[in-house]
Amino acid sequence: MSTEPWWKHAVVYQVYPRSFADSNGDGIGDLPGVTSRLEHLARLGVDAIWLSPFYPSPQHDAGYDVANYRDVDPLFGTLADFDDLMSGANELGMRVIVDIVPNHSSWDHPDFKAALASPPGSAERAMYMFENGKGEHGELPPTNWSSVFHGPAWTRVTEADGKLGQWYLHLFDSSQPDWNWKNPAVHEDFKNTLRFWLDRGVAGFRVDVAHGMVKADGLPDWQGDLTSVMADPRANIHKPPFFNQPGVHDIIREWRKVINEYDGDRILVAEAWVDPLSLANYVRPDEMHQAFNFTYLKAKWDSAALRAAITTSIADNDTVGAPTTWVLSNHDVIRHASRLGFAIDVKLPDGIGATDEQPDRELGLQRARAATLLMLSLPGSAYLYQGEELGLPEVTDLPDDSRQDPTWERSGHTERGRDGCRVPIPWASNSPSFGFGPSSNSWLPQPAYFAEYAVDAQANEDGSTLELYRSALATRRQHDLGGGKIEWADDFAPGVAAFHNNGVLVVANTSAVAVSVPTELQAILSSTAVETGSLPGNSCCWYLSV
Ligand code: TEU
Ligand code: CA
Repeated sequence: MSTEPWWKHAVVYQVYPRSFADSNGDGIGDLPGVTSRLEHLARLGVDAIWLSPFYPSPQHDAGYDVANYRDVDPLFGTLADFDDLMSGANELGMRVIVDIVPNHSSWDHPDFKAALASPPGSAERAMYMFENGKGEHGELPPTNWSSVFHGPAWTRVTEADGKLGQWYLHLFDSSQPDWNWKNPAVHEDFKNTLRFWLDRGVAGFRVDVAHGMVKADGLPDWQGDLTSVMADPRANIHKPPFFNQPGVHDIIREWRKVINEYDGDRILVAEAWVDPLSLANYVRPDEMHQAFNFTYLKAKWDSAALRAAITTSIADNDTVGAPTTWVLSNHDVIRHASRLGFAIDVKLPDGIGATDEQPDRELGLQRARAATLLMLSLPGSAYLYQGEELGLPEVTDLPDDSRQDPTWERSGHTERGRDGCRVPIPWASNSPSFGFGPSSNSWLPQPAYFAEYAVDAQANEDGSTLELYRSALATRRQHDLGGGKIEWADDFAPGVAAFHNNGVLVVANTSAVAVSVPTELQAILSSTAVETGSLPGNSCCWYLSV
């Protein structure tokens, strides 16, 4: 086994608390619910759990609008429940990572309330990005920036005299005011938050919008287009003045120093939607430990595209001596079991509705299983999103009136938003809410077909996606695939991506038809049933290297 720090080859499982398990039947998942299901994660074989936000919040962006960074929202439980979850996980050999949201708070945060109640120019206002408007009476926003969730990125406030006054910046929803990172008080406050959770024993932080925080001096207007930046940061010649500013790295270095005060290999993981070369800057030796590799997530199911994504990701990270991470799904993107099931090329949209082009569920699952096997054979660490071990598809027929993602309202109902990947997990096929909780309540409706995907329908079933994940994690550990180094194998048919890693030959056939493979190859694990000498289309197989 590798003697490197745990995180270099870890498999980390993302729990989205509101959709994982509900302990009290109110239809919203909670921390005691997570604790009650830890056995499932231990049996799956993951090294760590990353918890999406569970902090006090008015929940306008499912908790990514934080009103208090150092407590638990009563919706999810108490700090004691958090401690129980963490000690339970630790006893089962799993670490716990929490989410930290430094670009913005909730408008319910006491500091923002104080800022609103204080006059322009006050110390309270200086905690956030307040500016005077343009135009004769300040009636125009300070810049032309748009919010990631659509609409303007600025909202005008009413001052104490009852008149319209300054504007505040929110790169996301208007309920998520951006912190002013030019203010040292903001730095101090966040370092205290880091210490609060480190003292409680967390193994690290997933840093939300790690490329945000600092905005370019003078707040220049921007002619670029945000949608294309998110889809392909390399494509945009105009770099946004509110993302990926050099000053971000000073904050990260400050945080790394705090982390370094603690023992136990704690980590910082960047969520930064930036171009791959810039991404490597987030994992320089004195910065974060990891950054999500969205290049792999965005790659099409195509051998050349996958090979390119893998090669450049590893090469980019090699320039700074950092290991790579791999990820296929999270709470912001269409689940890969559906994303890979589109017959046509789709950009990475953030939601599908009943009237949109639908993915092929069977094809999507077949490719998803293969893409997962490929991912889990790559050196570095891998991130899994709850439900993907069940092969769960995106829910594409949510009733529009059940949608909760702020994008849906802010886009004037032109973008569905991300609710389709956030539908509560099915645990038991024949129970109310499919075992999500003790009642039939579920904050987003679960489709009837979720029964087929339930944990109890797949556990110990030969060929089920759950058993595939369990075997894959065990085999990955056995062969230390997370700690190896890949060597491409070029002697396969077009449409195939193949490489050796630590004595395992990984062959992914992205084409629709079977390809022949040497008959002496001995399969250890495959995404679909394989016969000697042949590998079916849309599949991946791990063989012993010969
Ligand atoms: O996401 C950051 C981000 O910019 C994208 O993932 C974005 O939310 C998505 O593409 C919009 O369509 C993080 C969190 O993961 C996300 O859930 C939050 O909503 C967002 O930050 C704001 O905190
Ligand atoms: Ca609950």
